[in-house]
Amino acid sequence: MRIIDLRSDTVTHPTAAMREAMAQAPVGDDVYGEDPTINELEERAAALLGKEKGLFVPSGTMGNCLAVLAHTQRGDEVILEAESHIYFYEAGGMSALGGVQPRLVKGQRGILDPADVEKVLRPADMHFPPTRLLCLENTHNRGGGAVTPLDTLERLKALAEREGLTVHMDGARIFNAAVSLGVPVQDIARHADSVMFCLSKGLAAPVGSMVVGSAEWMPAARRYRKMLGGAMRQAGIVAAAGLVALDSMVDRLAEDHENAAFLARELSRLDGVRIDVEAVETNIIFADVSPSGKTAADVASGLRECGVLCNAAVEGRLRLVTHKDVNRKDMETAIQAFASVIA
Ligand code: TLP
Repeated sequence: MRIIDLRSDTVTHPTAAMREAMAQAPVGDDVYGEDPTINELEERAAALLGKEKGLFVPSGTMGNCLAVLAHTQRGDEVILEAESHIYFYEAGGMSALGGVQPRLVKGQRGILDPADVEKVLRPADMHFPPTRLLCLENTHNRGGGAVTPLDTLERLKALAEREGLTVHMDGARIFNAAVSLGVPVQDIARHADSVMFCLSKGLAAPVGSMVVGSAEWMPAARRYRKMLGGAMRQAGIVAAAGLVALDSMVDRLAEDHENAAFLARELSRLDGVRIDVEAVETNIIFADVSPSGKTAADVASGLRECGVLCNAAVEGRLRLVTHKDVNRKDMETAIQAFASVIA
């Protein structure tokens, strides 16, 4: 039975071109700054996002963590969206390792309203922790792959600048946002001082994420990467796949978005499934199966028996994620499986 794995875009396998590039990659000791493949990837990533410097990191979680650490001091406050990945799914690293306090603001499908951010800003007063950093997430994972409109980003950045806050963007899926908006990724990245993006999600590299930012800031980020144990040696072997990802895997994300829109539309026609079809902008779908009278966990395990894998998220919702290793025919199979499990 062919397994249709819709749990995440993290499950994608590297392409043949990636494996070939990995086999051929020139390497060196990156802690000495001597891995030519990593150096090339860092330069390419920075240029693509319109920043001065790039840093190759083992995971998105480490990239976000070291970015928060390099932007703050212990005892500072960081404003985050209430459902953000950094707050929700990164093992509390910002507080445990950085000693910073999260201040949560609820967004609409994860998209912050600048007026709501403004409400939580504190005046300078010795009673309050200094607020230093605003974290944004684009696309927003728990927001169902929501893309932040450019004008909202612009207003958030202007507010941050006015208030002396630095902006870090968790852009794990920033290329999905760029493809969805039809803009160069720079147009999104310019509204943040630093951006983390993942090579190992929809872009299908086996390992790795990038952090990009200013030349002045990067030594601090690089030092925290060392502290966290993320400075690797001949890791050009894996960075080589990242170069292929940037070259050849970005434009095809549109196909994942089309498959997600198709899947969402068809599933929403089933009795017992509720999906906000209009909200499916990229490759993530949340399907509410509570009208079927079944729990999300029960539906997920029924689907598993049909060879369709998805994650049972909170509140009766299933998360379905499209990516390069599932095609239109798989969507049709998944829809049939849903229909039989829900019935
Ligand atoms: N997200 C994973 C899980 O951790 C939930 C997924 O399957 O979606 N930022 C965002 C917005 C993410 O979605 C993720 C991974 C990360 C950061 C962390 O990246 P990694 O897995 O490389 O540490």
